[in-house]
Amino acid sequence: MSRYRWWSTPAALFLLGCGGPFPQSTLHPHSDFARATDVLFTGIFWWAAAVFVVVEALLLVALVRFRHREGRPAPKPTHGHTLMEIAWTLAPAAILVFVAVPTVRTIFATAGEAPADALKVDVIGHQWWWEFRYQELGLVTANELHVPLGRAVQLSITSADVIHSFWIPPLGGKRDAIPGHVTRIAFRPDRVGEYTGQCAEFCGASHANMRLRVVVDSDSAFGRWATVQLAGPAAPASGTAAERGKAVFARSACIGCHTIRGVSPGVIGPNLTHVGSRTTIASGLFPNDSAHLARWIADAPSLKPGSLMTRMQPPLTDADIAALVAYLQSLQ
Ligand code: HEC
Ligand SMILES: [Cu+2]
Repeated sequence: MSRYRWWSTPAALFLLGCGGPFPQSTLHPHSDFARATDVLFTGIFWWAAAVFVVVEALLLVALVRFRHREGRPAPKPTHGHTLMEIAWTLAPAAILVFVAVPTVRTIFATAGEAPADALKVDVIGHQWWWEFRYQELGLVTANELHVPLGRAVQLSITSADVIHSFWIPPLGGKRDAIPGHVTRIAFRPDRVGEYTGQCAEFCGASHANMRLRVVVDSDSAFGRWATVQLAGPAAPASGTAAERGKAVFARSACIGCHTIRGVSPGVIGPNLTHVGSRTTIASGLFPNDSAHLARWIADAPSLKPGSLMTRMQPPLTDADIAALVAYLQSLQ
């Protein structure tokens, strides 16, 4: 075995930082909002780096030049050097101006104002999921926010219960979701793709599980998505498992908590009218597949601690659950 070098451990730790991908990094901006914060961060970082280098260099010079040597008298301290005192007062003040001006400018630029043609979406935080209402489209969905590429998006954010915070690092944020109050962010995404984010304000048992997804679609893909979402829920063909599932849904507690357009009016949980078109369930925690849906329906709190979708009482039979899964999957 080769000899251990003292620097190998710090080097390994340092290089670990170079891995990736980093899906939730603010350092990979994909909207004007995120770019503005990134530019601000980078600018301030270099000011801080310059200050660090200058201060450390002066420190090293002082340590070496004025170190104690045998037979040498103690160095003479300087008192009342007006020029030096003015310099070290003005230099930090000047640097603070270079930090403060862009900071204040970025705060105003990202305050949530948007052009009149922006796509407006209301965002409502719930314990522990996100509701999205597209007023102009008359469309309600949950946990996966679709937006078109290149068009400004304005989110009006609030909460139905406690304080949450909406945050999708590559696109912008964070913004608190406060009950009885509306906060705004606006951004213009500049790349098609799927971005993940999460609640950034401790909000209870499943705070860490309160994720979200933003899908930036091309203009035409967004149009197709909206058309599908606007259509009523698919009616299951007769004799199928999905049809049996619809009947189970209609006679279970589900209807008290979930809306399926034309089927049930509940508003405690996410709108399920097109739940089959989502890629994940439970605010981005699990893939939207049969196995996870079945486990979720049988006992949601075992998958997501504290989930307000309680265990069904009396428990559903396996056949009922399988039928419900088929029904939910048919709601494309
Ligand atoms: C007491 C209210 C309540 C009842 C009853 C209820 N749910 Fe839920 N459901 C919720 C809540 C709240 C969530 C969001 C939970 C979370 O993500 O933390 C949810 C989430 C879901 C999801 C995931 C949706 C998504 O987009 O992530 C599905 C699917 C679902 N419920 C199906 C059902 C079915 C089927 C039934 C009936 C067997 C049912 N629910 C009964 C409250 C309820
Ligand atoms: Cu939260």
